[in-house]
Amino acid sequence: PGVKPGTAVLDAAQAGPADSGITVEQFKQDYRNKVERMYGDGLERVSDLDKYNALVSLVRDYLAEPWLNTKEKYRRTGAKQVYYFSIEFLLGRLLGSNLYNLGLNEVCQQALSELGLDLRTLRQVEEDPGLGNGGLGRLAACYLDSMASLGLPGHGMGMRYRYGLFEQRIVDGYQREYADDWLMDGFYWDVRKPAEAVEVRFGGNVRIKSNGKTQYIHEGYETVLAVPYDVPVVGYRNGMVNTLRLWSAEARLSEVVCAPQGGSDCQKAVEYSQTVEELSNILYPDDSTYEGKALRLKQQYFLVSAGLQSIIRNYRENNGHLREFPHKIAIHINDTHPVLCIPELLRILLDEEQLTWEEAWNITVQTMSYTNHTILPEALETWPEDLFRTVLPRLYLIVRDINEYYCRSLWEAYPGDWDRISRMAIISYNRIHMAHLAIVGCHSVNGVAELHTDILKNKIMKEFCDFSPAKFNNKTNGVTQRRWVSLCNPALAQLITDTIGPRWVEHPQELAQLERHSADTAFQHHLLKVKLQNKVALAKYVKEKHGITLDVNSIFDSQVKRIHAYKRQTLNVLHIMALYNRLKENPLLDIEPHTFIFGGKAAVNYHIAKNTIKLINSLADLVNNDKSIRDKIKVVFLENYNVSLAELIIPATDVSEQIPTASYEASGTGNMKFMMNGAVTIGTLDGANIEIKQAVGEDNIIVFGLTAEEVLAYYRGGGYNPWEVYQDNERLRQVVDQLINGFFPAAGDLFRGHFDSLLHQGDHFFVLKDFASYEAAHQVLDERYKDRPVWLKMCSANIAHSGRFSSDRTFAEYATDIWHIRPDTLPFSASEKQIR
Ligand code: CRA
Repeated sequence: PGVKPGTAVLDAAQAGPADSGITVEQFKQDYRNKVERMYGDGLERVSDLDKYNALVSLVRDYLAEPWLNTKEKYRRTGAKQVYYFSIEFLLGRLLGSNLYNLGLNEVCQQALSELGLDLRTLRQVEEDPGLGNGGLGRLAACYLDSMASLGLPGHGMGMRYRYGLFEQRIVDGYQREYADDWLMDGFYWDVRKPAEAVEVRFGGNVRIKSNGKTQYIHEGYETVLAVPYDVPVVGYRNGMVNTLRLWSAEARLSEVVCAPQGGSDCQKAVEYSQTVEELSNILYPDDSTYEGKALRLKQQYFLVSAGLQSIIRNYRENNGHLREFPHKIAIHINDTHPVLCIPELLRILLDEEQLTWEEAWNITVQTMSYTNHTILPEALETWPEDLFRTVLPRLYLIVRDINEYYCRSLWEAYPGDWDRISRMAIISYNRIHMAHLAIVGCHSVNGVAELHTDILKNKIMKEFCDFSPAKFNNKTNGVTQRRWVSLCNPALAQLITDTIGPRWVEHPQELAQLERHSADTAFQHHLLKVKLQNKVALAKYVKEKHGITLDVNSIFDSQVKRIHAYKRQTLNVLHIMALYNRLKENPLLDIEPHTFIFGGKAAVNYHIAKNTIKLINSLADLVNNDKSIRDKIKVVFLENYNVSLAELIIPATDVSEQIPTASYEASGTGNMKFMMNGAVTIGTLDGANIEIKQAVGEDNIIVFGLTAEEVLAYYRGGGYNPWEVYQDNERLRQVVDQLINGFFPAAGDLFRGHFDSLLHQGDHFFVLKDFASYEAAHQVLDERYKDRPVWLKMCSANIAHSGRFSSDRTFAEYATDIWHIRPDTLPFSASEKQIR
């Protein structure tokens, strides 16, 4: 506790020319003034937190003008705006990235240093915003960076959670969850906009009035005030600042005292305000109870309704005609959480704007597009019809109408095929299927990697795809090279720039030029040095935080991601156990020293995943304290994995573990970040791993295990028999037995759940089945590593071919194929950028 992951500092040269027009002297003066004005005290007497806050406030001053200009320019040109709705935005710390994108990094660093301060220390003060939990949220944040940097008028629409998912602490090897109070010291990046607040309505009932035209009157509802907070999203040195709008639920207490409860009971008013504020209190509220489910549904509607109202208000203020709406506005739905955008837009167009159903429906479908991020059945959201009707009575009627029109068209296409129609219906068996609603109400449905999209088209959503094939398309995920190379690995960024020039930061496909240098001794030598430097930084953190000494000359092998059965941390653990057993049998065994790094949170109610954390820590205890293996292997579980920790681990990693059961990981994005930083992937042929293999060639990645096709074929045949595999492989048998035979001295029966799921419950995720090939793959890796020039060539190839995994590439594809924005019509087009 107390030790936070640090941040890298950019080299002066790497930061490039200071094109902000602000000099070091000016910066120093502005900063001093800022501190004095904010705190009524001198720089020497304020705390680090104050210094950090003042710095953020100053940076915000600097970006105010480009922010305003960007908005002005959008208004003037009438450029089509994209709104990316997402229940999560996992932004990471913003000070470093904003300084970098503004081109102010070098000036700030110099100015602070002349004032006797260290930028790195101040960057470290920043809490990671608790606005997301995993890949989907981080992806949304990468896309914001790319949209602004590509000059695309694209904004985020999200929630301003008071508390994040949870802060993970490891106590006695177990995960403990603490409140993630990320807002405790305030968040200085956003601007509260109370004047732009809107009202969102819940509950009540709908009266149908018919005098010529049917009217729906929503009555007896409860009103919640949605207050927007705008966060600037700075483009990379293009003078462009987009907006991420985060919504917070508030009660207007003064109104509550008088109505609707009546009387002036202050206690009641306070209680009421608490229930209202609950709406934006926490990300993914526990949904194991009815109240929990209702809260989640309310949260989703809150985001959608507030967001859409503000978009339409803004559109109207700029004199937009609603028929033109889809030509001026694109709304993107990030997974099913914001799918209520569809009925909500219809509601506004029908009830408030008085359009006909046809008009409203056409506008809605042309405006909306949807990305699916998972085929895990438990993540495909459905809502009980009753709950939906109670919480959102007007939307319920609209969804029912959509369902009816849709089923009618299905009937025309498949007369008499009731089974098919009930499988495809939006409402069936008293549940509302959000993915079905999304497919019906959007003009585009995309998966996030080629294999994932194929599985959607040919399996999960096959019948929908047969019905409307033109909607379905693939957009393989990407990540921003600015945060995930330039900022987190400045030494590597510098080496790349020294080798091929600076254009790669904006044109990541130019990284391919590195290929020519990959066998070059001097280049390899530098690459090795960079990696070592990053390993030293990580080792320092691990020592300070966990008291464990790492051998920086060992192979750093990392698996950092959410803990989940399909991601198979257990496979990794079993392999380490087998390696340990081999070392115990033969202490002179000639293996490369390894450091196995784990990190990730397990969902609060996901018991076996939480036990996996305990399993990893038990293994770490055993291995790290066993002198007889002479430090040949170390295991560490790094607490509270988040964006900042990822920024420290990824640049220091040699081997990237991407080992899900094939077909389960829709794409993965960690795999791309590791690759960009020159780690070699050991992985299954799943998600984007397949495309990484295509990009780097099979010599530069180590793949193993069943393919998705094989996995799916096994499922069709009712699974496989893990006993056979267990019986046939002695080393495997030994480690599986060790889960329950006292090998972990204090564990007792703790890992019986793992044992049973592997042996007695059919090993649903094929851990035993893939074990031998995983072990063999690790042996290949070790051999390659021994031949350093070969290894470094692999590392370079990974960096060189990472360009296509830039979110800049992904977003250009979304823009042209889905949102129909031609890059040359953008307000900040490439040619204009060159002039400036
Ligand atoms: N858990 C997928 O599982 C994918 C990201 C972003 C996920 C990952 O494979 O890289 O989305 N799915 O596309 C998800 O959140 C709700 O589904 C993820 O982060």
